[in-house]
Amino acid sequence: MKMILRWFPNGDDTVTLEQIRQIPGVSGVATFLSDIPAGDVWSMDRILAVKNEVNEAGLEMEVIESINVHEDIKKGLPTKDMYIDNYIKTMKNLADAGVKCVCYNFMPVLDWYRSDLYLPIEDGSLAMSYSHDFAKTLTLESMTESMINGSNNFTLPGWEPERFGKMAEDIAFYQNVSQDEYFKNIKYFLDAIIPAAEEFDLDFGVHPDDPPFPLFNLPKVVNNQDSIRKYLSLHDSKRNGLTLCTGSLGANKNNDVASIAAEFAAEGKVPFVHLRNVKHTSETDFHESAHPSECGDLDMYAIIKALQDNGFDGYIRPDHGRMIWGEKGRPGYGLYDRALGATYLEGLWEACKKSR
Ligand SMILES: [Mn+2]
Repeated sequence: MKMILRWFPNGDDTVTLEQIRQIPGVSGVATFLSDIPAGDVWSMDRILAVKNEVNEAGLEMEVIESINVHEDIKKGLPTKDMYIDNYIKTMKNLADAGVKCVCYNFMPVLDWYRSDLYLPIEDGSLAMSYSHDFAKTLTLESMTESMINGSNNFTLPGWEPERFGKMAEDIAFYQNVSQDEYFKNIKYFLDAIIPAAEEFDLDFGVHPDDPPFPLFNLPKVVNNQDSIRKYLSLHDSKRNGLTLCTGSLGANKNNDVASIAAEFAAEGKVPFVHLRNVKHTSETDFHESAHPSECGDLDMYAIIKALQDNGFDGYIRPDHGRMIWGEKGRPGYGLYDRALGATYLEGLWEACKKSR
């Protein structure tokens, strides 16, 4: 297991590589070239520049989160082949630069959404929260506006301004796309990229839908044990795996996250894990919480034990943290709470291992 942290390059992070290097046990970062539009090739020069920056700080860059999938691929348009070719060129460059694992998602239009990015919770810290009833009342415009205005001027991954122009048109497009048709587009993509991933020794981990509930009548992709099974069976390969995001899956109380971890880790299809806890306020509503089991509804011990019992040997990162101790930063991606999360999770990992 390697513990890593997400980090945003190009001066777009309040957290520095030097700070990350000083968190005990953290060996590297998950990062990406956030300024390159989805569908364009990541050049070797750009990849090596960021890799060198990471390496010079004493950290590894073995995980990319994410290479975004161009919407034309998701829609199954004729231009998809060109964008898939570009995607594979990016994969080859990343593999040549020593990258081992890629996280991505196939969610249509919207990458993730929260109704409040800085909700004060009981202990006075600020956490991201989600209300499904509230989300259902939003128009695309009001949702986009609330994410932008609520972000304190930090860019939000998945909410890059380049995406806004076409979102309304894209949502309209998907109203006529059935779940089955959408899965055909996923299969077309996987049939093209997974053989390339095998050739380049790259593990792919699809990120679950976040939140796991439908919005704007868009197709859902990966939000429970059945849909993960279905997604991974579209192209059966060890390289076609899951980024197990406990917070995204755990937002649906019906999901048994430890059981999901056990099933897919046993198949060797969990290269990357996001560990985060959520505290429900109703069946569908929740706020993110500190990582320890007692702070939320997920049993982190059970999840880590399930991973270990089933041979997991990939990358783990503490997912979103709260804003604590007056820190100002991109929602979910401050330093302090994620650093606390990393050391807590390492403690759990060590205790599980030594008690085996
Ligand atoms: Mn996640």
